[in-house]
Amino acid sequence: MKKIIFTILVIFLVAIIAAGCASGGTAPEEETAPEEGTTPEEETVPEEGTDKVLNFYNWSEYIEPEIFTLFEEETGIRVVEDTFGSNEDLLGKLQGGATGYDVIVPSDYMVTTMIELGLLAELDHSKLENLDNLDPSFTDPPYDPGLAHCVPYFWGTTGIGFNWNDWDEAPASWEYLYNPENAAEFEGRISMLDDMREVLGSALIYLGYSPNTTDEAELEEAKQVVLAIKPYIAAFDSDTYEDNMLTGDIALALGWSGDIFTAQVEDENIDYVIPEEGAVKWTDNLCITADAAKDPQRLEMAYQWIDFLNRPEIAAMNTDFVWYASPNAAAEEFIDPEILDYEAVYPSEEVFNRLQWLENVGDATEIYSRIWTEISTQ
Ligand code: N2P
Repeated sequence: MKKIIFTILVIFLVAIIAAGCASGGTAPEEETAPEEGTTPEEETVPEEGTDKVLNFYNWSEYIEPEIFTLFEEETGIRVVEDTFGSNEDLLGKLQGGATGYDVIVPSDYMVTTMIELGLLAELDHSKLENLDNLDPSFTDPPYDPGLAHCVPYFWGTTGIGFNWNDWDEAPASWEYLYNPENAAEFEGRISMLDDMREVLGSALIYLGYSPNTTDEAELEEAKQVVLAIKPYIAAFDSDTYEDNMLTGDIALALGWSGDIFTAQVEDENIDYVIPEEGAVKWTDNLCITADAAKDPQRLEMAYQWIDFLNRPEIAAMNTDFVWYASPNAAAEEFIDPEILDYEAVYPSEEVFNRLQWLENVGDATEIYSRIWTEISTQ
């Protein structure tokens, strides 16, 4: 009998503890989150007021997870990561009132937009001793002069992922993706990034226009280019396309360099090419939200996190895992030489000069959004 009472007591206690845990975690933006299903996993989110938790809002599959452990061991700060798939999603989340994120990772053009909207804190460089590790070509970018708000995290390119089983020569032209006759050969096996600036940018480059055009007629033409191959597109997807290339479900992808290389590590037939007409290059950046900066403790932890990611060994470990190029020059001696020598990750100057940055297009963003919606719904 005693044993039964004891067992019931234990079950009861476990239930109470479990219930406490389940209701205690509050998503940073729970009250204000605009959409369902995108708040950070409840059980991984800090209790309100809990010390030493940093909320990191990052692109999916964009960090070596071991880094979280190393950081926590050293500082006692637990990093809770939530992920997004495009700059527009990130912006939408913050504009929707999400207030819990401390460090976020917008790309170049989105940094400019966010500075204008007052969403980013200004950086105190004296808090970032590893800033000197950056390659000088990344320390004064046009989208954030003098790195007043953000620190470059990774950079890379947007090109075509393919499988050598289908080709004798690399499909080094946007023709292979955007000419409907060519695309038809890969019906149902084409993947495009779920990213309005990337998709329209590549179609604009294919047409010989700037990926930053604000000319509505040019954008309409780009829309027609994408619509013409839409019947052959399996998905607009920025998160799982590299896995689908590994299963063979996807044969041709508009994708980001490192994502495709991580698939290539597992299957050498998968490869990536920067088309000869040119392509987009981008920098993703570690920025502290204006919201975090209101709280001295959150601000301090955000600086610690950014500086940790900029240690040469940590930045190298990160590049070795995600296969994106590091803007951290001091990291190079620790990066796997195979990656450093890999021209597609670290393109030659000649290739680099064919690449273009995406820029903030100001009011024309509305035209891009309208056209993007039309592409999605037609
Ligand atoms: C990695 C995402 C790369 C970000 N999955 C491109 N800006």
